[in-house]
Amino acid sequence: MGLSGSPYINAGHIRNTGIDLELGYRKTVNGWSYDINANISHINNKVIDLEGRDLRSSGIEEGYPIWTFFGYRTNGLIRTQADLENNPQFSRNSTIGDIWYLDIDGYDADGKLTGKPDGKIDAADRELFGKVRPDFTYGLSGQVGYKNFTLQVQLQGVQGIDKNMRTGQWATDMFGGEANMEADYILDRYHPTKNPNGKYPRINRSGSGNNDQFSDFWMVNGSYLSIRNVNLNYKLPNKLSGKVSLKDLNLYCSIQNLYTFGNVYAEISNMVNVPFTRTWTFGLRFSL
Ligand SMILES: [Ca+2]
Repeated sequence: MGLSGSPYINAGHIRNTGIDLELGYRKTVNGWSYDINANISHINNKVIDLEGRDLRSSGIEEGYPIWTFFGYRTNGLIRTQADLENNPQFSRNSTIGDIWYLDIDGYDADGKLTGKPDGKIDAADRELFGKVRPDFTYGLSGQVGYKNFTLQVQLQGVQGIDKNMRTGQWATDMFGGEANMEADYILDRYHPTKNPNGKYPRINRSGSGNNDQFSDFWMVNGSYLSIRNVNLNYKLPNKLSGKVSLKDLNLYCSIQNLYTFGNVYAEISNMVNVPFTRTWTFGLRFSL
């Protein structure tokens, strides 16, 4: 009898610390009523002790948050023949318009990292980078009432986080990649004559492997603030609604996902998914 694969074991120590703050304010003055709640939280996550295990390629290393990004460091795109010839390249078919990977490390004869560039790009040149946890997340829900009107607003945000726009990698493969991608990946791709200053790599008929490595090239600021919901309600005076034999007649307009400031893809985690849709709802609510 045997085990398939390695059994799960308790392999180390991770420390989570954090702070949560919530503030509320409620007041009624001169016919106006306010009810506002705000919250903010910050979580610190750090791998403390791996008991000698090397889990770096999974983004797990002592002193870093768990599942930190792990990949190649880059210097934009290779744009000139000199860039191409004077630097070690990812592969023999690397060419102008591909991502420029940086030579930052190498292996010694025993397969150990030396910490020094070695004139070639290989797995040794990958390292941990980026902010995988946000500085803070926050939210605000508020309600303001005046006479028969009530306005409710809900905000939700994440600040100070890096995101890997993975579809960017696949976007370089015109015919095998993801269906959903930001138009810029196509429109602002490098082209030697039409768009030599393009921000994104040249497009291949099929992925060459040069541009779809996990790297900091595809990292973006993932901060956003979303106006998640806005609801305006008007309650008709009872003497009016009574005329149509209804009680507590309310008219309302509600907008879901009204607007997102910052990175609209961050809130849905990547670009494979379609961003949240904005939904308008107009309604009537009453009792008989
Ligand atoms: Ca190297």
